[in-house]
Amino acid sequence: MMPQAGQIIQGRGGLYTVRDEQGQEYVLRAKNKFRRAGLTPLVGDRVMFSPGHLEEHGWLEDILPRTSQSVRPPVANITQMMITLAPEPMPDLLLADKLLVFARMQGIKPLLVVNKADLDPGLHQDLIKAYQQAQVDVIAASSVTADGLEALRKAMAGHLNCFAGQSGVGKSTLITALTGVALETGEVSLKIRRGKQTTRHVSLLEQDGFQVLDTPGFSLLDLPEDMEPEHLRDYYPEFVSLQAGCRFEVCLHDKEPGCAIQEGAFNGRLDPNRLARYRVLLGLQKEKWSKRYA
Ligand SMILES: Nc1nc2c(ncn2[C@@H]2O[C@H](COP(=O)(O)OP(=O)(O)OP(=O)(O)O)[C@@H](O)[C@H]2O)c(=O)[nH]1
Ligand SMILES: [Mg+2]
Ligand SMILES: [Zn+2]
Repeated sequence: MMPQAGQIIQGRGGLYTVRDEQGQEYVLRAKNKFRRAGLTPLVGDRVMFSPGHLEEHGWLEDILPRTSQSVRPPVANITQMMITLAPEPMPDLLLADKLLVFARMQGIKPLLVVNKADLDPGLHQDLIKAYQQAQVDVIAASSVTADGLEALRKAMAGHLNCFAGQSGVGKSTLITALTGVALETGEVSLKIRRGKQTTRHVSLLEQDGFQVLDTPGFSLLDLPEDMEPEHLRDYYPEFVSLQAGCRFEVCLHDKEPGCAIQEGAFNGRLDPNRLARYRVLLGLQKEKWSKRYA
């Protein structure tokens, strides 16, 4: 029989659940050739498969080329990343910036979601100001008041979306509010006490018009070690129009004399805190780059 086309929506214990275009689900095993090739099937992968008979599991035959991929969490073909922040836990903007770079490197469209807007509506305005020049759309949302849910659904249409961000910002609660599918959620204080994330597996949900992944992780995201430090600046759109004015052509905007980006941060043309965080990421990337053969 000819293999059929489908998409992996869940993977657990070496078994993969694949959904075909008619919405029919199949449980499959991966052929050994994938392991031999060092290729791990990921949730989000578009695949060719042979369904099993009766109680027997079928087989994953082929994985189609990916448009994007992430190792932690293991997901493929994301087209939009909702970088989620909230008044509680305290926003980690270094993580948000890292996620922004990661998304832009892979051609994934980033979006900032300021969740739990019911707790502090001011955070939304602050982040709009901080990220305006970074060319990211910012949407405020709350599962408690249902604010922003329509705007989010509209933004998510036609995309394979994932929600990324610190544990406890309300990603699962928001996905439940958006889709009506009940997901595991947990108290922030409990998460901190146990040091554990509530969501432990990746799952792909489908609604009329959009797909969304609930994922653990992304909070430990590492930028790839094979990215030269001088390329980090390419993922900061607010640098582009100004950096032509730097004295050095390949200015890293770190401590170089005559740096137009440094000047821009002084005179309010870009957010000085975002530049400070860029320099932290630059330092980390330099260190990684110098150890890449170790
Ligand atoms: N006030 C308020 N609390 C919320 C909102 N959304 C979620 N919460 C609470 O925040 C806590 C964490 O929510 P989760 O959905 O489990 O967070 P998560 O981001 O999925 O966390 P991990 O799965 O651990 O990464 C829960 O106690 C939720 O009830 C909101 O819009 N407003
Ligand atoms: Mg969760
Ligand atoms: Zn510069």
